[in-house]
Amino acid sequence: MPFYLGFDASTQSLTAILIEVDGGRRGVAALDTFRYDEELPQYGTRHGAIRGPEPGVVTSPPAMWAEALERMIARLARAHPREVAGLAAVAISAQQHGSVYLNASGAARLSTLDPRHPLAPQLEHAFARPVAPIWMDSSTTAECEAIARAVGGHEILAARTGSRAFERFTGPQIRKWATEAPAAYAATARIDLVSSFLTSLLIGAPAPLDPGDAAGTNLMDLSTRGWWPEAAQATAVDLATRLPAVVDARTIAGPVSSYWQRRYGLPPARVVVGTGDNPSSLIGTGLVTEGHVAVSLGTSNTLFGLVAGTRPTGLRDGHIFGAPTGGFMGLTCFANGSLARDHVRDRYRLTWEGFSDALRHTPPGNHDALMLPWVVPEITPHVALAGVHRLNLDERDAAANVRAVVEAQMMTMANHTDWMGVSIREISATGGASANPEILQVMADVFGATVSRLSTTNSACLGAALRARHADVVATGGADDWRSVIAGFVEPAGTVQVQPSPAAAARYVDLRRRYTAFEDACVSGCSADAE
Ligand code: XUL
Repeated sequence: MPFYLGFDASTQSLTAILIEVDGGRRGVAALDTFRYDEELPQYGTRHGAIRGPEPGVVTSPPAMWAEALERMIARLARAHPREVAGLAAVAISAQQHGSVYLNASGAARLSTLDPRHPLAPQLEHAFARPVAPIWMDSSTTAECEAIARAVGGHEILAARTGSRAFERFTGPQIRKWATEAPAAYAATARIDLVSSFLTSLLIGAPAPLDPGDAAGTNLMDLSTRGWWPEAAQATAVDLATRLPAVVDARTIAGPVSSYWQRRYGLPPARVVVGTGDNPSSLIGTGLVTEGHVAVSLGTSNTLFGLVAGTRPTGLRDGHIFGAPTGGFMGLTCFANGSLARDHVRDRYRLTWEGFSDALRHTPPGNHDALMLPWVVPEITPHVALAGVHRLNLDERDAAANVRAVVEAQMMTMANHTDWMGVSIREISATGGASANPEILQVMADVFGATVSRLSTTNSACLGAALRARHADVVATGGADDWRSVIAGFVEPAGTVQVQPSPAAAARYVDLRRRYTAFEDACVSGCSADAE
């Protein structure tokens, strides 16, 4: 009986899902999560990342991701030997934009890993740069401007690559490092994204990238789905030779390497090219046809959906990425997701139950009290300096502050997604906070849309397992049929549906305008109280 394994290497944790497909019988055979801060404290991360030393710099240790992957595989092999032995295919989903810098011996090491020893120590001398800048990094504004200037402006960059230059995107990150550390850049043989790094570890060879993750670099030409030479040139010397190849998202990157076979008894299962967590969530939320959007409430909040053709001109807020189904997806990303919700919960010493209670006992619209919850620098809209700003909101009123943070997150998402040109009537909610029905009620009311919560909050990871299944079916001559792949996994079974209240929805029409005015005022220099 075939089993499929998906991993999601997110900002704060690594999750694995094993699914089984036996004719019409489909189900999740195992689900396990590994939190970096708690299980690998020796790497010194907080929420999976290390901030500083300079303002805006946020990195993670790539060795930590490798060690987490090994520990997770060891755990799965121990707890589920039968399922692991029956693995047909595997896929990685990973936080987007982060980059891993391997030197020549590191790239060669991938194929000579010794199964008698753990993985991480064997990678000790593999990195040309010991840390990986991640998507939360906001320190590359100067590089964004330089790259945009070199290719003829942000509009041209957006038309070609699907995004104007963004601080967290891999190209600006590479440019900064190549300028600051030219010798170390010269000694870099290969620059991976997190998804291709982990896929390389699984196959024991340099792995390619899919157009979903490759589009998060400001380097991929949407029309060719290959690297855009002008952008590569504007970013760093001889960059193209250091980047993985971009291949169709259904490509089998290779079999699981002999390292994993010998050390943990894995079979030579097919490893599908990896992708970013958002493209993977597109599959895990079942958005395989146009017209629906999903909202993921994780470390970041994201809103995404398949789009017809591309709408890249003049993009200010959003991005076009390749979709795992072959077309394109639109996405807008907000950095202040779970960290902002946690900040308010912790500040008022609430439990999640107390947080929900506050939402239940405060009115939609919050008596016009507003908050801009920028606990970390914000991506959308671009805000370089973190700060929590309040308007008509008493800082001492815990319940009003809880409602304010949730309303702010929903209103900013609704306001900044017009560019997708989708009239949003239905939203699939995913990510950790989608388990909270009170938060989903605010989402439904602000968007004036029906919100469905799927039975898993882990859609990126489920999406990886489903991508593995899809690629395996296609590789063995089966039909390229996403609907039948997702059937039984992301269908309404067990779905919770939340309807908007017409009165509350009407209330937000006006409040969204006020929120925009407050946001605009703060973006151009806020005078309100900042925390
Ligand atoms: C998307 C983005 C985030 C990361 C977090 O553009 O930056 O959603 O992928 O995992």
